[in-house]
Order: sequence, then C-alpha cells, then structure tokens
Amino acid sequence: MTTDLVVNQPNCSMESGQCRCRSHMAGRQCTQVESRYFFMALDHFLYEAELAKMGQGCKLETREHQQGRPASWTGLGFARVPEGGTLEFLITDIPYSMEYDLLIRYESQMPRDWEEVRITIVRPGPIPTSSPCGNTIPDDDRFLVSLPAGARFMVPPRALCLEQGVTYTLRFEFRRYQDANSVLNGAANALLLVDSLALMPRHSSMEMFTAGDVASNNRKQNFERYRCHERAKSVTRPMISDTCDKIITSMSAIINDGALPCNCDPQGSISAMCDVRGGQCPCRPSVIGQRCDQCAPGTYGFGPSGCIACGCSLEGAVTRLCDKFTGQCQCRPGAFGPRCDGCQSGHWGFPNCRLCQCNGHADQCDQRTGACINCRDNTGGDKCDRCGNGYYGNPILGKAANGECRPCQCPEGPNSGRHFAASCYQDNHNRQIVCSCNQGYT
Ligand SMILES: [Ca+2]
Repeated sequence: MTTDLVVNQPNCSMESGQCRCRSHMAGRQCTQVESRYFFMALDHFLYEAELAKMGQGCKLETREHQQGRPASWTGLGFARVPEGGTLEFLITDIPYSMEYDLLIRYESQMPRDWEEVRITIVRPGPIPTSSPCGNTIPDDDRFLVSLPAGARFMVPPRALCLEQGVTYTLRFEFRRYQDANSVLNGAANALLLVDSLALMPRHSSMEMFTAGDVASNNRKQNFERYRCHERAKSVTRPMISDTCDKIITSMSAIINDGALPCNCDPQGSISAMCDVRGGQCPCRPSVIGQRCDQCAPGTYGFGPSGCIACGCSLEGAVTRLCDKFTGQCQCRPGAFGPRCDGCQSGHWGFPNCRLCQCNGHADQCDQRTGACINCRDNTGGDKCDRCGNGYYGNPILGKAANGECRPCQCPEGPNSGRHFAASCYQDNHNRQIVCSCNQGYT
C-alpha cells in the first residue's frame, strides 16, 4: 500500500477490499481520474491582476504571445501599477478551510526592490471560534511585504487562513517604491507590472501532513525535501517529480473532495480532455485560458477555428489589440479601416493622411498618389485642375467661384458633331473665346 492510498480512498470496505473513491476518481487504488477530470496544481486558485479592481492610476497592460515561446505570464497580461496604486481581488471559490500562501507574480520595471506593499484581507464578518480559522486575529489579516526587483514572484512568509465558501476581498496597496532618501534615484515614476495572485494551499495546515503517523510524516518530509511547493511558483514550470506529483494529487483530492471537471470550451479546445495534472485544455490557435475560452491578446473572433490575428497597422493603430468581436483596431487620428491601415474617405498618403486636393471637382483621390478620381465638371488632371479637351475655364478657382469648365463653342460644343477644335481659351482682354481650330478649319 502506498502512503497516498488512505487519503485517496477514505471509504474502504475491510471485507471486500473494494474502496469507494472520492468523486470522479477511479482505479482500484483511486489514484486515477475519470475521463475529462483533473487534479489541480498548487497555483490553481489564480486571480489575474488585469481583471482585479484597479485603483487610481492603475491600467491594464495586455501582452501578446510570441509564437513558439511559452508565455512567462498568464491571462491577457498585467495590471500596470504606479506608486500608491491599489488592486482588489475578489475571492469567492475557496473549497476547503485551511491556510493559503499568497503567491504574487509580477515583473519589476524598476532597478530596486519595491519596498512597501500593504496586503489586507477583508472578511465579511467575524470568524466563528469553531472554524479552522478561529485562531486568526486582526493583525494576521494586515501585513507589509516588499517585492524584490530581480524576481518574478514573491510568497510572503505569512499565510492567510481562509474558510470554505466565504467571499473575501484581498486588497493590495503598492504604497512605496523606495524611501524618501532615494526619491532622487528616479522613484517618482515607479511602475510595477502585476501579473496575478495565486492562493497556494499550505501543506503544513493539512492533516495528511500533520496527523503524526508514519505516512503523514513521510509525506511532509518528501514534500519539503523535494521542494514541491517551489515548482508551482513560476509560470514556466520545471518538470515535476513523481514524488511531488503524487502528494499534490492527494492534496487536490482532499481539498476538492475528488477530481475537478475539465470543462474544456467546446469551441476553443481541440479535445474535451484536459491535462490530468493541472487541467489545461488543449487550445486551438491563438486561444488561451485553462479552459481555452478566450482569444489571446492581438487576436479576435473566438470561434470553432480559434481566433484570428488582429493585424492592426503598426503605423495607424494605437495598439496591436482589436475589438474581440469585430476585429476593429483602435486607430490614431486620421487613420481608418478595420486595421487602421488606410486614410478616411477623401484623404490620402497614409500614414500622414491629408485631404485630397481636387479643387472641389472630385471627392476621392488615389490613397497612395493623391491623384483625383472621377473629376467632375468637365475637368481633368491629377488635381482636377485642367479642363478636358474641348472645354475652357479655370477649374482651380473651384466650382463655387465660377471655376467650372465650359464647352468651347467652335462653333458648337464638344460631341455636337459641329465641333472642330482641339481646345479653346478665353481672351483676357475682350473675353472672347478663341478656338484652336483643327486642320482645315478657321
Ligand atoms: Ca495576468
């Protein structure tokens, strides 16, 4: 019998040797999961900072995935937090009353440690003394941490005791980057990119490690010797040892009273089967999320073939992100089109869009050259600045200022059958029309 059997199959019948497994677990020793179920990883209770309630000055910073490179962050990106910024996480899905370690994942934008972050847990009411968290005092729920500059995550030494089914608010105040003495070193514009917060079950608050029997002691020793906890901290994670794998499987079975359903999104997933360790569903191209239920940043149109690249113009768009339904990019002033890669109607010369110069005789011009298209009023030329053959006038004045082109009466107008001149002009002195007669006519 392995040491994990006891926790995986709490309802063994001594007579038959048959065990009733926890829900959705299977196998004679209850160490497997049913199809489409999984065991959670230690960072399963994950809350994206970019989806948290952001205080003044905080902004969403999305980041695109690069093909062929595993992302070093989760979700859409980060919350961009200035000095004094706050983030509030709503915690509603605690399945098991115990102590949880806070795992803060971030990217520092500054050369030094972020010195003072205040963490407060807001409980909806007093904790009943009968609760496993009954010993918590208010001071346990408020503490300061600092975030090292060179690190990508931090776990404060103090754990939080959280109760099953209770809703909490976890408040982070990023109060101070550095002390007043070092403000001169550029702390005025201190910024931190916060990726996510995870609540990691603390093994030392589970009976399977602390009951005092040989099996529990072995589990505890192994968990610590193999540093099973450490492997969950980074987003890009090293291979997990079999020893840790078995112990974490048992922790998951106890915390969730069985296995968890994959719930792979039927549109975004290639199959309904997720990774037995951690529950990641296999996503279609450009689809992200454990359940493959959203488009990656920079893509849109979630559907049965995945998501489509936005293709926003680097010159014309504010960001490379687009509307997740329509694909419309966010255009800079002057830029137009779904990808912001062209000018507004009547303008040309992207990305320096300017008005078409057609002297009022055309509305459109070539987007690239600016040559006017469909000059009206018998005009022609790149700017509708000349009269067509058989017409005279000064179209540069514009139609409103009598700048239209009139037919040369030589002796009658063009296309009349009695028109025998290539062109004509108006004499500046006597305003008479002078025809340039065809050969043989005077
Ligand atoms: Ca994130």
